[in-house]
Amino acid sequence: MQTVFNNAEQIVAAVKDEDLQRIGTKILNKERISFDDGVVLFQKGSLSYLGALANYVREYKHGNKTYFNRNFHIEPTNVCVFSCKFCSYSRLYAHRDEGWELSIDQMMHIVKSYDSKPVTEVHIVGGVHPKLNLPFFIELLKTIKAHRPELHIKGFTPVELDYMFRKAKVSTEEGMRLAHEAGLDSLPGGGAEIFHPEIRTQICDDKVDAEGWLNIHKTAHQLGMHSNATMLYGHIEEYWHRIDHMDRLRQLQDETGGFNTFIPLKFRNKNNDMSHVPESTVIEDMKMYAVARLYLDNFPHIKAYWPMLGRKNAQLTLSFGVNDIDGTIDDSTKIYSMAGSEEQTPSMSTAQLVTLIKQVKRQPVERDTVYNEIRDYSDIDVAEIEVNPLLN
Ligand code: V47
Ligand code: SF4
Repeated sequence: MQTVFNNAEQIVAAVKDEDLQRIGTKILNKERISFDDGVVLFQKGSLSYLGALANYVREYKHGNKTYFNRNFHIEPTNVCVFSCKFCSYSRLYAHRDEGWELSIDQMMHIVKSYDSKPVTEVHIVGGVHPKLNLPFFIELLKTIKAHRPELHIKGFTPVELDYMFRKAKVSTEEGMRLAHEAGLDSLPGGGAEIFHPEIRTQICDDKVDAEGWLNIHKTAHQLGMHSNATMLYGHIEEYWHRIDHMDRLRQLQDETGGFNTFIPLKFRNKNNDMSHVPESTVIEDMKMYAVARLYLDNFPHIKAYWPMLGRKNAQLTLSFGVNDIDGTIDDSTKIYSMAGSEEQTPSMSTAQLVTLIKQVKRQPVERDTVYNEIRDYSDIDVAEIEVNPLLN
């Protein structure tokens, strides 16, 4: 008869493979695992083994708490000077008539449409438009802050920032200082893709490289800002490229402690130059989240971004190391719908997010961008959330 393992100690004690037993023991003893250990986890770890260990780590760090936030996105433009092969969203400047470019007034119109809503964060990210420069974005940041000072602005990837700073002929330090002073509170995790040049040169050759990406985050951390990190996985990379990517992040985090969250982003293959590459299976996806939780021992949070993964799979990740499922979004991002995600109009009310989390016996907690807890929804009835405009 097959044994049903319900805890990490049992599964590590019973695993036959010597490497997995050694690595599992390290994790149970809260010791850091090595680069090679990380690769072995991907190669040999079964879904149940990885899930049990990742859940063990998740529960000793966060118990059942599962964070979400109330946010909306602004995508200033999808016109982009770069041509990442996986991108389904951008249009080259020559084809800008097929894309969009928002003016500051148009973006403020979006911000103002949330005036009566209890959102805490605006996430601003888009293509790299050759005509939208640092002064334009500084003005945007200042105008948002003048209108709603307490709204946290998480904006711009190093891809956008690097281009803006080079065009404005300012150093990274100077550019980040100007953006921060104008109102930029933190950096999202985008633009990281896969750091290793062997893969990066094949999928996004012309944009900022790994060192540039890491240096911009490091500079932000030195200014006291927090940031996130992503990894675009499940395409042409091998397992060791994923570990290499996470290893570079783990090293920077040891140095600065400025990262909040790691977000594995599943490659979606519709309408891009990599459409011939098959998407990863849900089993690979869950293993990815679990290994991220085990490798990134110095990252407090692992996030599943539901607009990309779909809400049911995001719910499943809560048993594979994830403790955050991002936000309400309000149908304000196009990146994933254009790449073929099943979430074509991503939007969830607070009641829906809370239900999703409660259905799998976790504890829903609303957070702000930097993980200050705003409200614990454990004892709040979903029916009450639906009728209370402050809660929903
Ligand atoms: O860097 C683009 C990814 C990223 C595809 O920090 C794709 O809280 C899958 O970084 N398939 C931008 N992914 C989005 C991003 C993000 C999203 C949510 C939250 C946060 C955060 C950050 O989107 C890009 C790229 O890696 N992406 N195309 C695609 N076809
Ligand atoms: Fe441009 Fe970003 Fe798309 Fe790359 S992923 S082409 S940088 S919008």
